[in-house]
Amino acid sequence: MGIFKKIGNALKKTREAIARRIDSLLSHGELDDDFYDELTDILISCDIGVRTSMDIVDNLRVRARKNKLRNADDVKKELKEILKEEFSSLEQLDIKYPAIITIIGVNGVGKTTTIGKLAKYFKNEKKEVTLVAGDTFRAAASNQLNEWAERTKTRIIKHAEGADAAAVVYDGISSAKAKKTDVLLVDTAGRLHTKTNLMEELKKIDKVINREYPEANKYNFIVLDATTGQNALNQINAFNEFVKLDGIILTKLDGTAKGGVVVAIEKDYHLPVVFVGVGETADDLEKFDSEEFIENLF
Ligand SMILES: Nc1nc2c(ncn2[C@@H]2O[C@H](COP(=O)(O)OP(=O)(O)O)[C@@H](O)[C@H]2O)c(=O)[nH]1
Ligand SMILES: [Mg+2]
Repeated sequence: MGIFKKIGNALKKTREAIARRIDSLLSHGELDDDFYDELTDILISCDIGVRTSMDIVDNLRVRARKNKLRNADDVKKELKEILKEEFSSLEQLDIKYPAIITIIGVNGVGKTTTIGKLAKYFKNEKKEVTLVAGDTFRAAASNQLNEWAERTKTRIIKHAEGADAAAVVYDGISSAKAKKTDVLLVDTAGRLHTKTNLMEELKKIDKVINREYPEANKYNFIVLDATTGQNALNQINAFNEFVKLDGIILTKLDGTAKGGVVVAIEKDYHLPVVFVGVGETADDLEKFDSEEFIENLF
């Protein structure tokens, strides 16, 4: 399946929620105050965010008048242009090698699954990959990562349950240096930002990486579950207090009508969305492309 088709499928629910309403609005609407109010509601309903939705619609109102827009297609096209501009100020993140990517986030968002998908992604790019089972909290966690390692034929470094997560990372780095690994993918335990000790553990991992692997390009990616919509956003600030975040991986885009949250993330947090998860298999990961995303939004 082509890349375009996949993101298109993943955004199906979002698109249905927005497109149907925009089309019916445009089919019998004058471009009056009611129209713009309703459009704002539609954008908010797919989690674009209240302020961002209002800004976008204000902008559209001005341009519609200036460019004398009348028909539905013109309005849609203008709206897409405005959304694309929202993204244009942000640089795409290019991963440089050797890379160490630490995957963080709360429980159940899809961290371990995403690492399995990333292993496949980087292998397709002809990179040597090693997985680090840094979720030492539960035995099941490292078993789950081990399954992904087998499935994707990737090396994995793991310790016994209850081991010090930073020590596993240390071993992963030693191994990466010895074996000339291009990408080290570090899984971590899910944690709530209220659990200070676990957050301190993240800081410790960060320190070990800086100390032991300064030559590597270091990335901290936070995984957010798109189905939680705007709630996911609070997690960004919480984690950013402890470690510097470099990018976002948005999972479960296939299961939600709240795909608009991507726009809110980019606008409010100025963090790039690097990858999106669009399903549960190893192939269900896409490099995020904002133009493609917006083209498929409605
Ligand atoms: N539909 C869908 N499910 C996903 C996606 N990513 C992860 N999942 C599912 O989310 C659940 C939790 O994933 P897991 O990787 O264990 O989360 P973790 O606790 O953050 O490590 C699993 O059932 C995954 O199959 C995705 O992009 N789409
Ligand atoms: Mg996990």
